[in-house]
Amino acid sequence: MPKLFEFPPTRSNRAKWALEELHCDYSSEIIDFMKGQQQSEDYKTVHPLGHVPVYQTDHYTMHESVAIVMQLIDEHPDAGLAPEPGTPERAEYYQWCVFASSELDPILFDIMKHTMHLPEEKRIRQIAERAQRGFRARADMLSEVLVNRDYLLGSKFSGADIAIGYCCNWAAYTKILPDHPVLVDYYTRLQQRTAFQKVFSR
Ligand SMILES: N[C@@H](CCC(=O)N[C@@H](CS)C(=O)NCC(=O)O)C(=O)O
Repeated sequence: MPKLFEFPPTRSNRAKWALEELHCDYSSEIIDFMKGQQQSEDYKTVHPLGHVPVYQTDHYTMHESVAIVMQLIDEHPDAGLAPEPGTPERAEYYQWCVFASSELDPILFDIMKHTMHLPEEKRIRQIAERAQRGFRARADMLSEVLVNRDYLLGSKFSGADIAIGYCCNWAAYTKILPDHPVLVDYYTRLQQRTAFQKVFSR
């Protein structure tokens, strides 16, 4: 059975959300960051950087949360969570999936570190403010798309909403999401999904 190495609510929740949306059978191993298990010699054989998620099957092992989401969705084409390859809709899908991990994750990481997680004396205001500005610019881009749409690709939920929806969860945690009402509405819609509730309530 495929196995997900995870530590909720970190980015492993992206992979888990896709697994739950697709009703996949999988087992889970919690890598407890509070106990430093991600840096253990054992876990370093699974992921040399000590990161989650890692998704292992009999045929392949993957890290990179968004890539795992996209792969799982491709393995379940009947679920309809991604547009047909080669279509304009697929182009948009790729774009927002990659935007989540390349444009939003690093900024959210900086906001979290420099406004919440680091001891106060180690927080750097300039880094936090630059990241907050960066988030606002990107949230405006997303809001422009979502103002007339329920989901990123239109009326249909897709893997792009898992990728970006995870960022909304992270932005809510860092308290920057409420500055963006269109994203708040979108995130509220995502929170109503059964798979979301199963993954994020733990
Ligand atoms: N780009 C990777 C990032 C993975 C990553 O950095 N995961 C974090 C949790 S969100 C981690 O495992 N950090 C290890 C640590 O904090 O020691 C992905 O999206 O999967």
